[in-house]
Amino acid sequence: LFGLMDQYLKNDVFSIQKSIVDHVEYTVARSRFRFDDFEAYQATAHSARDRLLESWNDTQQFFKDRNPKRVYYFSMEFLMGRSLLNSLSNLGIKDQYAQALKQLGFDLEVLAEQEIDAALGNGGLGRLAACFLDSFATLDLPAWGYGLRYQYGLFRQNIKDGFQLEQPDFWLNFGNPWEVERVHVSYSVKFYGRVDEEMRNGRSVHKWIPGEMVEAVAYDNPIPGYHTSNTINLRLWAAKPSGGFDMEAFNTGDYVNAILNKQKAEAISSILYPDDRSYQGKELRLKQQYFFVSASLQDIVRRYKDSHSNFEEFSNKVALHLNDTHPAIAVAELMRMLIDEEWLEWKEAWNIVTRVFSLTNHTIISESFEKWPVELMESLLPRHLQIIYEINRVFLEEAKKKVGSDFGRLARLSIVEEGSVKTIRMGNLAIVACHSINAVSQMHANYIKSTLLKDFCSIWPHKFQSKTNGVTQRRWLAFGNPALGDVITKWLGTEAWIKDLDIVAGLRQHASNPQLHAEWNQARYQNKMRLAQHIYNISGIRVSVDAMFDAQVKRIHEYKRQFLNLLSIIHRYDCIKNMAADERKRVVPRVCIFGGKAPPGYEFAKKIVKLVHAIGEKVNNDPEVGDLLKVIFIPDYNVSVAELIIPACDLSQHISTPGSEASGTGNMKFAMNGCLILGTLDGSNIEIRDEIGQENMFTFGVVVDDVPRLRTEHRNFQPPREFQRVLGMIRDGIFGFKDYFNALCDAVDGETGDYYLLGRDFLAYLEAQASVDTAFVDKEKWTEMSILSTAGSGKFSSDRAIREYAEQIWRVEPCKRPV
Ligand code: 26V
Repeated sequence: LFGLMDQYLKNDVFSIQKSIVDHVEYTVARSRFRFDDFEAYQATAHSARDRLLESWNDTQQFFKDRNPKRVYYFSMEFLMGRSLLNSLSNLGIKDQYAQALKQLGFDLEVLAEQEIDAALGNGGLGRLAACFLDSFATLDLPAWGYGLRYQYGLFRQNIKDGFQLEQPDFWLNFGNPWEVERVHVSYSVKFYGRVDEEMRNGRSVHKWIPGEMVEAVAYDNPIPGYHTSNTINLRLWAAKPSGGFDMEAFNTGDYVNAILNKQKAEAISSILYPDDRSYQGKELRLKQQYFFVSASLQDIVRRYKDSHSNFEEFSNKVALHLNDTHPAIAVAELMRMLIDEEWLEWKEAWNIVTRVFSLTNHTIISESFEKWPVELMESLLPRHLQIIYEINRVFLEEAKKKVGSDFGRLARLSIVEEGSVKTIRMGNLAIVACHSINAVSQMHANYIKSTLLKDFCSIWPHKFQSKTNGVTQRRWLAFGNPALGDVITKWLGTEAWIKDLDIVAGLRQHASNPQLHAEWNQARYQNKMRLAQHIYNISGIRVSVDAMFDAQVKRIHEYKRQFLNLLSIIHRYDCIKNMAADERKRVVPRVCIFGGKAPPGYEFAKKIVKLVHAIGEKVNNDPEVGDLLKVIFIPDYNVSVAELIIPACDLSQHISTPGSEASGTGNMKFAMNGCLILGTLDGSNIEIRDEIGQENMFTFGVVVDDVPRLRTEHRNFQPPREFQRVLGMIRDGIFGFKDYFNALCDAVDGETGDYYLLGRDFLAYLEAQASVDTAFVDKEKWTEMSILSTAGSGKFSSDRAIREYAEQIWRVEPCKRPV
């Protein structure tokens, strides 16, 4: 037995080959002499998974033995993307796998394309969670992610005649080799029912008699760190019918319906809500939230109790982080567990709760804070409603001492909102309970402190922090853009930047070196070729790789102003059409790339998708325009499409109206890859400018402090003639679909008053675009700016962000497993 105990898997090429071929035969159940790319991918993934599990098991055992303070990251979304190359690269065995497969007649890069993205998130918030997991593991932090194992991820975007069609993303269809089902790790989660109150030993005791029970079953997803032997866990919960049966239904002989009803339990973890604008008060969403929070807390408390006999140490051993207010019901749930199940006094329990929870806020607008009708809460979670009322009572009492009888203010602070429909404000509940609430960029912090969270900030200024977002340079640069990564390593003389991105600042000293320029452009050229090929495959359109690749890829929202970009493209088209032939020679050729999903119920955003196609149809087929302008929509934007686009672009646009993008993280990924930024002074653009220098990016437009005033002054504002002309072209049907786009035009020049200030910013934007063109013509200058963009992006690593969270919010320390 002892001989078996240290039999680790070997990572030489032959052992890897053997493991892949064995998986072909015993896991995929194909002949080892005949298997296709997909089967080879499956077998390779299983072989990699074996190695992950070894590291996972040892890391968990090590954490258990050391018993450090742990952090648990609660998130409704984890937008992971593909795992194969990321896992192999993090484990440091990619080259061996590539070689092993080559000898078997397969190409690792081709197999990697077979993997379906894990798209369990909408956009920024979910992808941030995924980058954070990568940093947790790489920094050896004793951390776990907790979330939901949706059966349907974010919808797939199909395009038919230029319109978006949503298709379900049943991503588990062919199995998921990266997860491990833990049938023995499961918890019952209760819903509905009533609360009985009785006196026991002079203390009133509450008993929740549930009306429905659902089982939560754990699925573990190993997350390896880079160049470390630590592998952490992302535990996702799936809903299964519970073992208990509704005996009444059975006794009345309704056997079939009793079972069918149970089956409905699975709906809880079946779909990810695809609209990240505002919540709709749907019962299923609250059920999802409570379901994953309850299972996670049961799991965490059980783990804690394995090594502790009381709760005195709980807040020294556990940090719970809420990724936005979506898991905020956890506050009431932990109170309920401590009081009703662990018999703690209210004060003791509250003391613990307020020491363990922290929160990140990811939005600007108050409407995005979830509120649940009291009636719904009372029916679904009756005991939690009682607890929330009590939290609120105690809190308002304390608040009164600070604000006196300013009832307006107290009403705004209250967790309970009175009105025609009485609601529970989950944001307020979270803020009251959390010891730390953080914004996601400096600007966001200033903004919410003076608006959204002003009332709270005045009573508890010490609670509010700013933690600027970051992204993992491993997925987004080292592995996603190996050509450029190699150049960076060569010129820095070290690979250390993959773990410490600040080191890229060392490129500054070579920024004007012609040899570096040549290698830099060579790498970027390869990436452009790859993207041009993809564009050809999806659209049949050939784009010139000498043209400037200009991308705006992100979820489609009014505030992100894809429409502003489109209006300037129309302006460009109009100018080209009205030029003399010799003037056209001076036009800088551009490929304008769009990508992004419109929330399914958001008419405005869906019309934007159609407008991109309509403009593309006209412009791309205009022989007078040729290579000078192409407009491309890349369908089904997701993590793996992003990995293709980001390394290949010269320019990327982040042009939200100031005061509307909390941070943005796409801008960081592009900047890291040497892509220049055209942006407004919004969110993290401002910090990017501070790091890489105003002279190395293109900024324009109104400043945030002027926005409220400009909005009220819209009646005195006459939009520029260029703006009116391009809107007229759309209205006149130059791009077809006359009238269909009127709603878009009305939103920026109608009675409602151009809320996002496109008209105000239009001329400044055109000027910025003109300076982009001028800069692009000077190849040397452009390349230098590109190098300096990468060199200035050290701060935007998620490693920096997570280190700040660990030190300043969670107070957790690395726990590195020895090799
Ligand atoms: C809200 C809702 C509401 C109802 C149903 C589903 C759903 C899902 C997500 C959300 C919140 C989305 C908030 C979000 O993604 N914020 C983005 O967070 C990024 C990471 O911090 C940040 O870079 C972006 O600026 C910010 O928009």
